[in-house]
Amino acid sequence: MRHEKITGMPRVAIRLAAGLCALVLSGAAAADDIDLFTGVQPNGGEPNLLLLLDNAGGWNADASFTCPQAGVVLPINAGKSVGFEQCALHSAVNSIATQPTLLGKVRMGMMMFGTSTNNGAKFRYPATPPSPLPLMDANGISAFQSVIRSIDRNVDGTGNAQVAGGMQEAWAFFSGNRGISGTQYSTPILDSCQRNFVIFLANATNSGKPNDSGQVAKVQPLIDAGANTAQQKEIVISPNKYQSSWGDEWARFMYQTDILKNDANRQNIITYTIAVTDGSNPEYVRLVQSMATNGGGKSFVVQNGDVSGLASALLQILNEVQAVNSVFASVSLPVSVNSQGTYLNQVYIGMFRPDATASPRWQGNLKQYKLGYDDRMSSCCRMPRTNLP
Ligand SMILES: [Ca+2]
Ligand SMILES: [Ca+2]
Repeated sequence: MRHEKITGMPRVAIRLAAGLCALVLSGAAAADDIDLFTGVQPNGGEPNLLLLLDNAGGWNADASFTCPQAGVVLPINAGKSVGFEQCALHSAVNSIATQPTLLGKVRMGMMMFGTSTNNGAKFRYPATPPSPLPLMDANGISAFQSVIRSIDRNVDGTGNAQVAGGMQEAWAFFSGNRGISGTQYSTPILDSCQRNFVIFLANATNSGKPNDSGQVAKVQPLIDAGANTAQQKEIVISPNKYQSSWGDEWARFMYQTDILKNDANRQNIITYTIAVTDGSNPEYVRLVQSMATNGGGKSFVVQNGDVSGLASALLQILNEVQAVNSVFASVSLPVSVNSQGTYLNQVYIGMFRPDATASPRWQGNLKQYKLGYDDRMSSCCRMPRTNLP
């Protein structure tokens, strides 16, 4: 009989007599099973979240809102989309401090589209590219909020929503490559099991639109990053006004690709998106949704000026990211250590040990066995050995 550890631990081969007459377990195999209880530490590090804020002209759209917290929205941003986003973002980051599942358990940074000749993006928090991203503990929250309060629509604004350029820059940051901006990054990934996310906040109001220029308006940067033929193909969307933007193809590539080749584990980037809209720009909303569905995340649509709606969407993403990071994906588990599941000649036995501190993460694995024949057994079990490993 052969079993494989679904969690990726080393394969071990053992033999089982067909008909369940006897179990023949080699000494080496028995020793290897000790790793059931001495596996790698389950902590994959805090998830990395990079917020990409659309700072193009669309954030100057009028917005009717009242920020519940005084002193957060700069006077120049009052009554504008950027001010409403400033307020909601500040509120969402504030909520991290009140949630034990988030406080000190996520890392965050913020980029905006580049200005002048920078067709990519640039860091706004922290001011210089960080490695790793700042931890959202009390100090991190305070520092991030201070930067959020300083967002100025004139000083920080740019002419073009460089959606593909921004995504290329996010990929370059996480993978430790050179961005369209020219910046050479060092990957912020601390642990090979750490998970990485982009949250793209887009202004899909009347004047908002994806508008890449230069090289990143073409497919070449994707090819340079290693996209295969299928990943260079344009994604069909409807309405198709902004189909030619490479933003969603970048999200797909980032989701499908192992971005750290020098690490045996797979590291990718999942893209969530939030489209802020007044209902006048369904074409940009559609592109932003395509980025999330092709980027392995979720898309949210928030009404322009809905502070609590935007803060809730951001918090939902944060909670999803943290939940995914801390809990194993569900597998078919027997109800007791002696139970097993079978299918044809396959036998599945889950062997997990409850965590000593009552954490939801348990050490263990799901073993897959295959029934075979062993003619060395007693006469009741004598059958061909064709299926032995
Ligand atoms: Ca596209
Ligand atoms: Ca890897």
